[in-house]
Amino acid sequence: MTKSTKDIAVAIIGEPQVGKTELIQLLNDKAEVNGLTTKLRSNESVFAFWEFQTSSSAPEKLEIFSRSFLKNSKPFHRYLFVVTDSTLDDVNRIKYSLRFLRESFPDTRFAIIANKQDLDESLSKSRIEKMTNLPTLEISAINPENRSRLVNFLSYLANFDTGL
Ligand SMILES: Nc1nc2c(ncn2[C@@H]2O[C@H](COP(=O)(O)OP(=O)(O)OP(=O)(O)O)[C@@H](O)[C@H]2O)c(=O)[nH]1
Ligand SMILES: [Mg+2]
Repeated sequence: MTKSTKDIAVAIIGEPQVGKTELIQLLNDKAEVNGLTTKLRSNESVFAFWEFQTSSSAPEKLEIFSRSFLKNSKPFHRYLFVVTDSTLDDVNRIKYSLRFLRESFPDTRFAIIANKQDLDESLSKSRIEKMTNLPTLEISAINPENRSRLVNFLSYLANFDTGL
């Protein structure tokens, strides 16, 4: 008997240099650093990770990205991870852009990746969850030992075993 695979699309969005590519490489160390879409297959699912750099100076770019992301994914089978470097300034920027992101990405599940937790002064998960009202994963993407944390977070959000 053949089982149908789940197609999951994950948009990885954040300001420059917060660690978006590093997170994708944590899952797939063969991922290309500047590739826009990275695919990852398991028995049950195919994940497509889309990296996109947001910038307050070029918000119009987001529209092109959101259109093609939505076109290539199914409602509620898509996730938007806003990546932050866990500084107060960056989380404040996220807070500000979330309303806009929600409008641009309907039927999409949102979460925050609080990256660079190895650095001093990084805000905690509970603080960021209070500020954004979104489930938040604390992580340091430069440490390969954290791969399972990211996989578990994906499983928890998707509510099934990703098989990754
Ligand atoms: N200390 C620390 N550095 C990190 C972490 N994650 C990423 N970096 C570093 O931050 C820098 C930027 O990481 P990238 O993954 O390229 O960031 P990005 O968000 O993809 O950047 P752009 O594609 O330019 O927007 C690199 O020098 C990484 O090594 C982390 O968890 N801790
Ligand atoms: Mg990058």
